[in-house]
Amino acid sequence: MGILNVTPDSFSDGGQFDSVTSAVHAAVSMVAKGANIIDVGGESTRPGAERISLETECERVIPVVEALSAQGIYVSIDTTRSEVAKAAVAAGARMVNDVSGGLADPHMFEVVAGLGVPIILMHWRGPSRTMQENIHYEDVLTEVCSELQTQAKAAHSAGIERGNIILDPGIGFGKEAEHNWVLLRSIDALLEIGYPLLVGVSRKRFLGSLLADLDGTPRDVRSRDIASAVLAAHVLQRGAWGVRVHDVEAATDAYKALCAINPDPAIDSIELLGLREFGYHGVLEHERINGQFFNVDATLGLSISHAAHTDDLADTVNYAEVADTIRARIAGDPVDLIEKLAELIAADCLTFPQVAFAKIRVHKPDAPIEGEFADVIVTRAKFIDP
Ligand code: PMM
Repeated sequence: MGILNVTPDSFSDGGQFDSVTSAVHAAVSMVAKGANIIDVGGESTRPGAERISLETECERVIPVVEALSAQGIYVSIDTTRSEVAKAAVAAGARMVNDVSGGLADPHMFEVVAGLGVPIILMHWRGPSRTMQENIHYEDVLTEVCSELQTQAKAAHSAGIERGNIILDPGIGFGKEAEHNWVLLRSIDALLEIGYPLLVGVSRKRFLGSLLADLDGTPRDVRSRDIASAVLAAHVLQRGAWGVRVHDVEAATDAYKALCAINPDPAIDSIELLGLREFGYHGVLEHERINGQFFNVDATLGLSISHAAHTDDLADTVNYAEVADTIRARIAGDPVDLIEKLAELIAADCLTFPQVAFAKIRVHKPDAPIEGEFADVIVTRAKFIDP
């Protein structure tokens, strides 16, 4: 998700996109660099920021939403106001990003339910003006999880479909640096709430502190993109559904590089256990003539967070097709070694587009071994070739 703040005072790119033309130009460039969604916001959420009027917010965002949508760009509207959400969706926006998680406007959930679009519910404890005052958590992770869960339930009760809810831990919103780091180290726990997760760290203040000079001067906002990209790549690899970033190219490159060096993004997996098929593999002549049964367990590493959100088979791997492929390989041309058979099956599994990792266990329970034994198993773990 590429960030397009059309505000004169936003802390990181404020004032840059003050005309519709330059906003469109920036959005098109972010899409070309890998953004799937452009998040348009008209009200600054910078700590201490004063609110703007509804009219000013609409004047800033609606022409930009219209222009981007007309170009076929998937737009989300970053607003805490139901009126803005409604007007933006009428202008072509397809998603609502509410940094208050529905708390700022009591009508937000019913309006979004009526619009039928997805909503991002961010963890929030109060408006920007005062959000960094009186920050207190006993246990930030537990509290953020439970408050997000409460908002997700409220959204669902108001008529928003479960599949249309995305959660966000709200990095930097009513949180000190140490809280942000705890949350960023706990993506697994945040995912366990059971919704797709969006994370926004881009150029935030805690990175300014992390990268401060020796004399303690925080790193300038515009020089925080490398650290932002590294964290974006990390959270995506831990299974986040999306990241909200200013420098789309840096985040995309970081994610690609991380996947190349550590191509098991998956904490998610699909397992096919105990697939049984007859085959003629083996070194000995009688194995080649008489054949025997082979059992295969396959663990496919892939991110299922997108499919979990869309509920669409096209966004994951069809395990029945994988099973057919594995059976066909066992029944197919004989090889001498089950090591080779495991390798071929792993390679077959990696031809399925979403699969980034395959761990294949080939069992040969009737192997030619004298005396009593239970099984012979060979395991091959293979990553997709970057
Ligand atoms: N951060 C900002 C604004 N909107 N929306 C979501 N869902 N998550 C965020 O972390 C988030 C947000 C503040 O950053 P900006 O002023 O650079 O846009």
